[in-house]
Amino acid sequence: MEAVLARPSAKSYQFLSFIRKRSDAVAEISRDLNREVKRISPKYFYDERGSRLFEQITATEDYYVTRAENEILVERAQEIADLIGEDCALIEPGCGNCSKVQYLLSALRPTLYMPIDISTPPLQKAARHLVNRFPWLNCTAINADFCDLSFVPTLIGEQRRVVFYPGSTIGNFEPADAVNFLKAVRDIVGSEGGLLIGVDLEKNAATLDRAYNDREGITADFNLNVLHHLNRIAGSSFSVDSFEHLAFYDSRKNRVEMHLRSIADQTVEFAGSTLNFSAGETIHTENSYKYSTESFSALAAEAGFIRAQTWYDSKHLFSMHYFVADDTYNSNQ
Ligand code: AVI
Repeated sequence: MEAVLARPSAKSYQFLSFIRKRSDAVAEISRDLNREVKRISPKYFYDERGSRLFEQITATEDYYVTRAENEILVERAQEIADLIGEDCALIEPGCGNCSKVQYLLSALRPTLYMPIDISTPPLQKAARHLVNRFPWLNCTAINADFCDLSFVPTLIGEQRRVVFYPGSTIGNFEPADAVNFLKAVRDIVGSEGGLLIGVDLEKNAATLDRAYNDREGITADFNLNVLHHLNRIAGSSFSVDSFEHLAFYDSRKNRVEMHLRSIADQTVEFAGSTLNFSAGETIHTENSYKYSTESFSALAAEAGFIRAQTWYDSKHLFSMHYFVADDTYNSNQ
């Protein structure tokens, strides 16, 4: 992967691209669609339209997640900033439209802000908006799949590092993969750094079912849009109208599952192979795990983090944790 420097419009703003070749993405999707249980990684939701639809989801009455998290950030920004401390480099993997960090920036005043996102135009737009709104901000925007953070140390140097990971995006990983991702974060922040992370709490099935089946049908459009995205990047022949949105909470696994269900027997051409679907068969597109404070702290402990502080919204729907490095942690254990 080679970094491409694009138009540093001010001394304090850089845009770097580490995007993988399209053929790698198509090969990965093809592998997943040819498994016994077909699946698509949720990262492919976020083309330009998908990113817009996600923003619309966050504004629906039924998707409580963003409202609850924003309430915490607005109410607790100073407290959070005091705990994190001065002069850190703030790294935000999967920053989307960078809306959440805006609540923190004035209180925290990081020496560097590094937003990372896979979706190019929304990242460019968000980063430009930020540097206009906060003219003092030193911003290096990275266009990349944030699952590989190996480029971060060389770009940041010796500054103390804090990773900001809001939105409960950690819930979209399988728990074992979440531990591996948090281990990579722990390696990046080192023994002096920290992790500020938003995690959706376990709650009743009705609230969760409503949040992922909003009455405006935006989550359904968001889920189905992944097939348009695939058709565009892989030249595949998905007939989007022949699939329907399915989302439900599985209380045994503590996760909301999203699928696309085929409404007929059909075949789809994808990257040189023919995929057969029977009516009712699904493609698994997303898991969204929910955690208690205790279960998430245990997961983070496996990656070498100790919980320093937790904040909740007034309805106790969502949690924001600050973790620091556990000095006694041995990564080989
Ligand atoms: C980005 N992520 C945390 C969202 C979630 O709640 O799992 C994505 C989403 N899927 C459906 N609605 C929102």
